Amino acid sequence: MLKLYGGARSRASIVQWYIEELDIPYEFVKLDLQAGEQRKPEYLTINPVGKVPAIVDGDFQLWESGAILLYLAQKYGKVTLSLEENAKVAQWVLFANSTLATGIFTEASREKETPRLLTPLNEIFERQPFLLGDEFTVADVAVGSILAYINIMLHLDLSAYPAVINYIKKMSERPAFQKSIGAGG
Ligand SMILES: N[C@@H](CCC(=O)N[C@@H](CS)C(=O)NCC(=O)O)C(=O)O
Repeated sequence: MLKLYGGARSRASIVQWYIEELDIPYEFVKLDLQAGEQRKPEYLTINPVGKVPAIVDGDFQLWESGAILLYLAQKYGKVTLSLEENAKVAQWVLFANSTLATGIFTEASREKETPRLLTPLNEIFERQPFLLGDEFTVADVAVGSILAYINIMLHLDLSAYPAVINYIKKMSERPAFQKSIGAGG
C-alpha cells in the first residue's frame, strides 16, 4: 500500500488531499517533527534531506510535495492529459510551490507580490472554475492548497480578489480537502 510520510500541520496534507481525491488506499505515517523523527536514520533513507512529505509506493521512494503530486497524477490520475496539458500542470505546480508560496509567505515580498500574483489568478477564476478550465486537476491541489494556507495562516484581506475567495471556498468544501488540510493539516 502507498505510504505517505508526514507530520502534524505539514505540507504532507497537500499530498494527502490529492490522494483522497484519487481515492487511493494509503497509510499515513505520522512523524513527530518536534521530536526530530524526520532526521532519524530510518527516515533519511527515504528522504536524505529529512523533510516531509515523502512517499513510498512499492519499491519507489519520492520526496518534495510538487514532485509527488506530479507522480501521483501521472500514475493514478483519472484524466489522460496531452504533453502540453501536462506541461501546464507542471507550470502550476512549480508556480504554487515557488513563485506563489515564496512571494506571499515571505514577509519582505508580500506587499509587492500579493497584487501581482492574485490579480491574474482572480481573472482566471472569473472566467473558469479551475486552473485548466472546466476540469479539476492536480494543478488545483497545488495552487488551491497554497491559497487556502494563505487564507488560514496569514488572514490577509482578499476582498480585492472575490473570484479567488470563491475558489478557496469551493476547494475547502471538497470532501477530500476536509479530510486533509481541512482536518487541521
Ligand atoms: N519544498 C518542500 C518543503 C518541505 C518542508 O519544508 N517540510 C517541512 C514540513 S511542512 C519539514 O519537513 N520540516 C521539518 C524540518 O525541516 O526538520 C516540499 O514542498 O515538500
